[in-house]
Amino acid sequence: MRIDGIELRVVTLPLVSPFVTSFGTQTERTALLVRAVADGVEGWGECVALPEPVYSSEYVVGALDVIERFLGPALLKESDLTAGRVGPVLHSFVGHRIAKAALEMAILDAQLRSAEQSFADYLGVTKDRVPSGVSVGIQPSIADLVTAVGGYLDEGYQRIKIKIKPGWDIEPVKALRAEFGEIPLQVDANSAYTLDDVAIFQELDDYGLLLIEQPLYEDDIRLHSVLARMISTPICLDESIVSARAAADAIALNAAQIINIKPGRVGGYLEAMRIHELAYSASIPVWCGGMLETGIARGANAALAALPGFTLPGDISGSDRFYREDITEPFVLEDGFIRVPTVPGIARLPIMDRLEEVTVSTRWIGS
Ligand code: OSB
Ligand code: MG
Repeated sequence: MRIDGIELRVVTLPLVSPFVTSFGTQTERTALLVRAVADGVEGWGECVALPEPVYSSEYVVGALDVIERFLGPALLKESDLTAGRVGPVLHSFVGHRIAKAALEMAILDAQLRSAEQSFADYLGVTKDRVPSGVSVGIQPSIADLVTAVGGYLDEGYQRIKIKIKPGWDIEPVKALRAEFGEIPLQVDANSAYTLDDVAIFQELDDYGLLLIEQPLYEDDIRLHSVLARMISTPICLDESIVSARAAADAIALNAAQIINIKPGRVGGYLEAMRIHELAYSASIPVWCGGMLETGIARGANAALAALPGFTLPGDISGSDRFYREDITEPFVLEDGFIRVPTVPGIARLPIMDRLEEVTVSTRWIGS
């Protein structure tokens, strides 16, 4: 297909409660949405970059700029574009994987819509629902944490992940085990530690965690393999796995016993599928991470997580975990599961009136 133009829309949605991690506090979600118009159909993509470069080097305004200046114009020049061509066409631009992923998502959505095919069908998945986990931010106190986790367990979430940082690690885990017993529990450090903190991880070994997510810095793949030899809890990498090549390296070095796959972080759903494939053949379990997605990408993640190697619950919670009102029909937790969409396209369409309410700016590139 040939793209007529690309709309870049920045939206801001308030969060139901502040989301606190080792890298900062978010009270709202500002996100960039991409709408590609091609051959009479439109496709939607969601750019999962945060407003600030604190999780990854990418950020909303940076993604907007690189798409407007370089990535968008390169795609507009193509006369026979498919989702599979997006990666190769943009290959000469280094990095900016989250921005590239949003464009690829929009093209894939347009392609699937014109073929009237669902993403689930494209992936060849048959599961109609995926188990739902929830990521719980750092809380003001242990009592607040216990209340928050108790609420999520009552809602039916099948796995709890808590954010940790130095000074908020052993105590919260100990408190949750004391209160809730052997619930499926894991922790996410978002790179807040160094190898000098090994004693903390050795102490966490006593609590039967499913995994420790990204304890060390993004480019410390080798040091994660050193840490893995010193502790018994499996290490799961998030930030470090920026591509299928990085995943292959981490697996070969025994730096990751489990991998968190986020389509945005790795450059798109197609690269996410390649990582799933190589992890599956290496018997490395994977699960689908989250980036406070709106309903646009949340449903696509649910379909991806229906692939057979996704054997752990993902951070694919109900829309109401973050948003009182989403920009699409909300995803709802049903007995602890999120339903895999079966409608044509990769994404659930936004509700236009709602979208206008939360839109901060709109740009159009193309004819
Ligand atoms: O590290 O997994 C992470 C949110 C923003 C940036 C990084 C992360 C997260 C989460 C939230 O943990 C997951 C979700 O969307 O539910
Ligand atoms: Mg993480």
